[in-house]
Amino acid sequence: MSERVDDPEKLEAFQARIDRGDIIEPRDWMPERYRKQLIRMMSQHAHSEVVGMLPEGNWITRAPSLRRKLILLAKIQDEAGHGQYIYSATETLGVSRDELVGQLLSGKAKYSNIFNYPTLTWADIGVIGWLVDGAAIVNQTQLAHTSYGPYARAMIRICKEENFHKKQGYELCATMAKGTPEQRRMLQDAVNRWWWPSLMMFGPSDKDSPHSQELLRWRVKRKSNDELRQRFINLTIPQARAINVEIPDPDLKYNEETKNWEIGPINWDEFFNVIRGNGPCNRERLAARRKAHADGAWVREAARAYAEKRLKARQAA
Ligand code: BYC
Repeated sequence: MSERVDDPEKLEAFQARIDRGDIIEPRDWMPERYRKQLIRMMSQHAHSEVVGMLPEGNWITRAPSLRRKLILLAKIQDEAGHGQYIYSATETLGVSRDELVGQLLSGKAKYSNIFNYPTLTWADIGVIGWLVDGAAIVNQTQLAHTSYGPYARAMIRICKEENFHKKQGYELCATMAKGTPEQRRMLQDAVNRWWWPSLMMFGPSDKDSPHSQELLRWRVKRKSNDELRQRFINLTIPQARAINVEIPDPDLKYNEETKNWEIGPINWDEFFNVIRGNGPCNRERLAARRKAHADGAWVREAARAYAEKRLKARQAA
């Protein structure tokens, strides 16, 4: 389908609003492409939160104490909530939730690469909180200043909750780091498996990121993929050192001049393979979401029937 061509004058006025730092609200005029880009990015984000519940959900019944189980349950419930806020914010752009969920279940929509890896040991739960939520916060802190109002406002609350997620994860890792040799081995093994996929969460390097330029011009993104990845690396290396965990990168070195930690090459073939649907758990994740959707059919039916009944009662009154 060909894209609607926007009025050049309106387009210029829109860019001027963006450049002055205005916040765009749902009823404001916006270029079709801005709307489409937001729907793509926000719905991928919402799907990531929802699919992101699955790897951690795998450990609820095996949490080693009541305290750890309560924390994990609260975290996973927060993620369901984040998905709901972001789906609601996406609906303000004129797309229905049914359509968005349909795109996830059909395999058409993407969600974050990171949730296509398995959670093999309890240490993975700590490392997901520390690294995965840690990476998400670095990304989402700048999205709290994005140009689209409903997305920015959803991000403010989400970032507060993500901070708790990250802290509980790091505390779990710090506890295991002080534990038995077997616990330390489990922790190191989890870091070895999650480090590189966490760096990939920021997306392809700037030169290979087709959407970045446009998104930066419209202040949807405030920083590039590589800038955010570097910020995350610089924040995380000292945290790893503080708990005596090795970063699995023989090329890692500190550059005194730039004050950056420099890393070895990222395996982008692995990244593209995973986001095209061929990661270790893609099929399992989609099957779990399809089952949850089918199992929830009666809830949607009941909610629809209730809404219709109320509407009829209002019309009769
Ligand atoms: N995974 O031009 P690019 C969480 C795709 S969940 C998969 O750089 P863009 C949590 C990209 O979509 C947090 N695909 O794209 C939940 C594009 O493909 P299409 C998730 C990726 O949009 C539970 C293509 O690669 N956070 O915190 O400029 C438990 C080219 O990329 C990924 C968000 O979603 C990826 N990692 O930048 C714990 C944040 N990266 O659409 C934690 C919101 C890229 O052309 N999203 N692709 O087919 C963003 O900030 C940006 O969309 C991205 C990508 C930085 C992810």
